Amino acid sequence: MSHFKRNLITTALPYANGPVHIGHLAGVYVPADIYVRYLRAKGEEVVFIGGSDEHGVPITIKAQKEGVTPQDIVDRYHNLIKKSFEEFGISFDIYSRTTSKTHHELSSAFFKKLYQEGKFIEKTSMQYYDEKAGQFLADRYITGKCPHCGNERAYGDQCEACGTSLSATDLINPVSAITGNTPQLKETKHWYLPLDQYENWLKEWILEGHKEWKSNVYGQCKSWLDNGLQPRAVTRDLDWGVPVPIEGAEGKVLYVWFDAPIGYISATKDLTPDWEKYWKDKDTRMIHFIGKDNIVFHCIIFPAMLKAEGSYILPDNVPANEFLNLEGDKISTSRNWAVWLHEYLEDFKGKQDVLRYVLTANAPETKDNDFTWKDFQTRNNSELVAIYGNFVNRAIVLTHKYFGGLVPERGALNDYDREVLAEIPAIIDRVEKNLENFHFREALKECMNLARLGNKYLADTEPWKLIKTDEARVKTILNICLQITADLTALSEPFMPFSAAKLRGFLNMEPLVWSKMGAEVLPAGHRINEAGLLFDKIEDEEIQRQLDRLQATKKANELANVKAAPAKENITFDTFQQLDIRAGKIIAAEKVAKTKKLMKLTVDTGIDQRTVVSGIAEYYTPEEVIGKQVSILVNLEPRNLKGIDSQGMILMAENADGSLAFVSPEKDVMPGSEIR
Ligand code: B3M
Ligand code: ZN
Repeated sequence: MSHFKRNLITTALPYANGPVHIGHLAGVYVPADIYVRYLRAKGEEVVFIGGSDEHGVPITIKAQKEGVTPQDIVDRYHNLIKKSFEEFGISFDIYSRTTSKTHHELSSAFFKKLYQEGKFIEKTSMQYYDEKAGQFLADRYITGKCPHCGNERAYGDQCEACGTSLSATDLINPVSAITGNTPQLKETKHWYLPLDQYENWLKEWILEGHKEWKSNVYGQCKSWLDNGLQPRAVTRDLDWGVPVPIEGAEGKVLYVWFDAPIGYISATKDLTPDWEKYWKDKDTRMIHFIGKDNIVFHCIIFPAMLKAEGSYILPDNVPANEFLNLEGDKISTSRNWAVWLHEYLEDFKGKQDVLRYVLTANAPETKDNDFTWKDFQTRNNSELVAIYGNFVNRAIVLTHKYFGGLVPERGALNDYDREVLAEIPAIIDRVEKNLENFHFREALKECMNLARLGNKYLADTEPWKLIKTDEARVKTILNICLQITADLTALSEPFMPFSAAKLRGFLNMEPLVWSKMGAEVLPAGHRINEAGLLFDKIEDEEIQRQLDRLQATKKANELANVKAAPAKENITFDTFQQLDIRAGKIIAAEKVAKTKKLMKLTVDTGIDQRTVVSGIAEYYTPEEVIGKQVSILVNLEPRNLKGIDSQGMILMAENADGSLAFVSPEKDVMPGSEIR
């Protein structure tokens, strides 16, 4: 397939500051895994590299919020992420982490070499410093007012209200997130990779040399290169990361995007002492699977680093994907708008392949795409169950019914048989072409076409109608069906490895070598096992449960976003004292006829029993409120509401969504007790 001798496949290292979700799987890990499984099936030499990115500011912020160490955070999420990937069959040769000793040593040495060879430039700049905390502040650690939209809680790198990216010095009234102090600008020294010096080389290498890259990737590179590259700081003032290995750099670490991609190399080194053949031999084909937000780092900055270092190979391709949305909204960890992999597995036990299938069928290959639970259900029920599952089940069941579970022999073929058999290699060929071009959706479609072909063949030939009259013909038909089923074990393995293995179990066969597909794989007389369940129907209720959960998240987010109303103007203590507020008890209640909101209450105020009309009927029933202790303003001038004299007012707290709650004494008090 290519002139390379071996393949080095890497996947973006997820930040170990949260669990992984369907967006990660769809954009990076499933396509990479499909590709790797395909290469292995073809007998190619391949290493598949993954790991957690355990440095960077988001991790330190999360640690601070929870009052634990950054190491605690990365330990927790590294293990969770690693487990999720294992459970979904992402077949890494190694899943490493950037806090490892190997990685610290290797990235440190990488930096040092570039430093000693004069590949960096040194620059001092002014940066915010928190005197009280005794440290420089990363942009994320500074909040203040956005100069564009006035949002008071903008971050030093971005305003999340209006989406503008900012520098910390743009913020009006900056505040340190650590101490709440106003930070001061202070001079600091950093090392920069002069990307401008690599611009011409990058233009040549990418724009001339890699026109075959996906258009979204090529386009983004071109726009960066056309805009001109600037030197990039590769160090930071921070106490979490790989320390900068030179004198006078105490308290500084390598920028996370400097060390993280080196993590691919460290992981390979942890995997095999022979790691250099993967990284330093021109016969190795390196491919980075990433999401679109990582393109500049993998296509421009990391290659410039590798070029500066001099002894490493460069990526041959970077098939970055666009983003997956969820039910029409951007997936967001902070807003909990995601389908988390570990939660999916609790709700859909054993259905890893269904998610792999749906995410591939819907992969955001050329544009952002949407995951919806309805689509998930439909694809499961009308594709996996109705086509793939139905076909293999019928082929196996009929073989048991008519031939005692032994593969029947193939007799003379008719034109239709020949046509169907000829279609198999054509389908395999299209799967291969698509996979080799990173068109995973199309490849999967073609793979399903093989199941479709078998399903249609079986439906058209109707062996159940022939068994009485033409057994020889039925033998041929089922033989062909079983060969197609056997082919499916290999063809669908990269996409749905769990189901492929199950199917092999039903057919009582060893893994099928890719190149053997299309031949008569199962010899006549071979005994197959009973069919088990490959896919099963997903009911409406299961889908509804997921939709309800998302709805609840949406509601919680809306409430979290509401800001409290600004404070009213000050009043004097005397003014306040004019309010006569008492504890009271509701002793009778009824809805006011012909109104939606009003309830007529009788309240024991300690002074008297009086009638109050209150707008709570949408939130409480009369039965619920009888006996409740409330706060009542007793010296409010009586008002007539719907023909009823209302004497006073019950105090209610109004929630962000407009719902009301009583303001009640925290323990029982005598009616008439003064509230002040
Ligand atoms: N951790 C960003 C991300 O998860 C970053 C990738 C590193 S790849 C070397 O999107
Ligand atoms: Zn703003």
